[in-house]
Amino acid sequence: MTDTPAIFQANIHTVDWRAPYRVPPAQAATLIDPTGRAVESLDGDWHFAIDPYDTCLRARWFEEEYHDCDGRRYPVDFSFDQWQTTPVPSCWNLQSPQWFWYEGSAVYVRNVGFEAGPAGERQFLHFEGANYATYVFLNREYVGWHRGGSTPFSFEVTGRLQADNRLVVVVVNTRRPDEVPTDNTDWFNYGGLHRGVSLVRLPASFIRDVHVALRPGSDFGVIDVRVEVDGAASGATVELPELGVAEEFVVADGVGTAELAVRPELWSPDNPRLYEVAVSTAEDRWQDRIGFREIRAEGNSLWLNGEEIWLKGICHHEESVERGRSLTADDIRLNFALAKELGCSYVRLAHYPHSRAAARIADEVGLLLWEEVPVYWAIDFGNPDTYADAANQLAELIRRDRNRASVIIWSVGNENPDTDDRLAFMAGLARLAKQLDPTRLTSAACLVDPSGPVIADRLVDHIDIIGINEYYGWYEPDFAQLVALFDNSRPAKPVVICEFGADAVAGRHGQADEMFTEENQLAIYRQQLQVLGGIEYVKGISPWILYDFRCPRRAHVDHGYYNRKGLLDATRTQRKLAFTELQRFYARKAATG
Ligand code: GCB
Repeated sequence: MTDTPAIFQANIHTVDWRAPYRVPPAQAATLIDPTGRAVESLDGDWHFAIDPYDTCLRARWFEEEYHDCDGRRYPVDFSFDQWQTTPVPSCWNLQSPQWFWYEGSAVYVRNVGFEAGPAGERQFLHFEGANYATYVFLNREYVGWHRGGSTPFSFEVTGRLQADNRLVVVVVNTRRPDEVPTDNTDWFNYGGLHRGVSLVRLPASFIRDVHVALRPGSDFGVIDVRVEVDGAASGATVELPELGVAEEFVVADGVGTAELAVRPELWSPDNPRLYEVAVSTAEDRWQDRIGFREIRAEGNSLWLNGEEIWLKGICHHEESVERGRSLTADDIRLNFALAKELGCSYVRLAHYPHSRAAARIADEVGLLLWEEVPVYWAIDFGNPDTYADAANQLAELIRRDRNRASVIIWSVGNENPDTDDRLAFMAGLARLAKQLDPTRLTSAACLVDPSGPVIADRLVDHIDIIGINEYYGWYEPDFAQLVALFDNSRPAKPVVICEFGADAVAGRHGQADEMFTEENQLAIYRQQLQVLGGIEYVKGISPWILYDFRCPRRAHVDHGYYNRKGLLDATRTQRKLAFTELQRFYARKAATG
């Protein structure tokens, strides 16, 4: 080897090629809020190649070195401008049959034109979501990376843009045991830039974050405003024109708060009233449409705007047969319309943050939401770095959605083994959720001790709502155990049965005891609903699940790599018998309270 080895060969022997990329990842604190801003979309066709051996990162393709250290032309392994294209946003798995099962690195390349703005302007590359690790390179330089497959992140690129720019983005969706989620889940590991990418221009001093919420316990009479400004600012103004508010407040060390003594019309699923809210500083203006409501847990009860509620819900994944996790607004509207048709007031968005559009649409159409981070099953709970990843995903989700009235619950996980490490990890997340947003409730799908059976989980002391997943009638055939579970348990908090269900192949009919038939699913729903509807401390349900979804771990012939517990098939066109059963149950609940 010479002192300056030819860059293209060096990577073949380099053991620690990852080292240069190991800088601190993008954090929730550096996220910008593109709401209401002039945003230049970078969506559309990008050049694309899968890169199974991580060669872009190993051989530093993004540096675009075409000559070796002696100046000789070198045969490079890439040809960005001749690569085929793929649309952004999309999941690569559904863009070519060859990429369907692909897990690993993939390289996206796009040329970006740029016209300089006014003096002092700052520019940011903003990503709404990419699964799982994303490495960003601009004009041959490393900008930074992010981990977590479902939350937004941004990088400041001020001073790094020219008239013509090359953006190279490497997205890696290799499943790893120390990530969040871990390498084993019950859903499909879609890869890619599955949500939008944009260039956002902001002034030298800009509003980084705004949180506007009705103060719990204020008798619906105080709205709290908290603003974070990046750059110099000594004051800000908040306006709510429909409530006659235009109030100035002080900003010091980048933070300003205001307390508005006003009485807004309250947001609820029956009356999804939204108000125009604007916050401005000398240099920047941020605006949004926000609803005001209060959610509270007391004893075994849940209260929305001072009225006791029972959550009539359903779960769904962020998935479409054609688009994977890149749902369109129409997909989301269809899911919510189906939920409404069932009679739902609430939807559990399982098992990771769905797109920003989901909560916005729920705000408009009037649905309460449970939002969740993918702390799913057996995470590497003892690993501080895994905790840092999970905490950052939770913080990114909360910063993104804490102005959405529809969101009432932050869930910190699902069905996790009850170890000391897990308790410390998830109690930490629950504390973080409260710290970032004291106006909402926390929950998680907790554990049942089957030997009781009894609800037994040390995490319940750290959350507001006890979520329980139970599959009596399906994984656990003895229904008497479901009754026993409730008889044996004395929860001090509201319980929501956040999952129950059974698989059925749409269109397959048979006897009620024949697994995978619609009749069997129907029979299990009937028994479940009869029991659950009568338990005083159960304050809601969200059966598993609205529609079938892809599931690589289910190779059984009746599954065919799908989880078939949907009330509809995966295309959302074929309804199974249990759909109407749940609809009838919710109609009765609505009539009787
Ligand atoms: C569960 C999980 C969910 C699975 C479901 C099932 O308890 O929370 O992610 O898909 O069971 O179908 O087994």
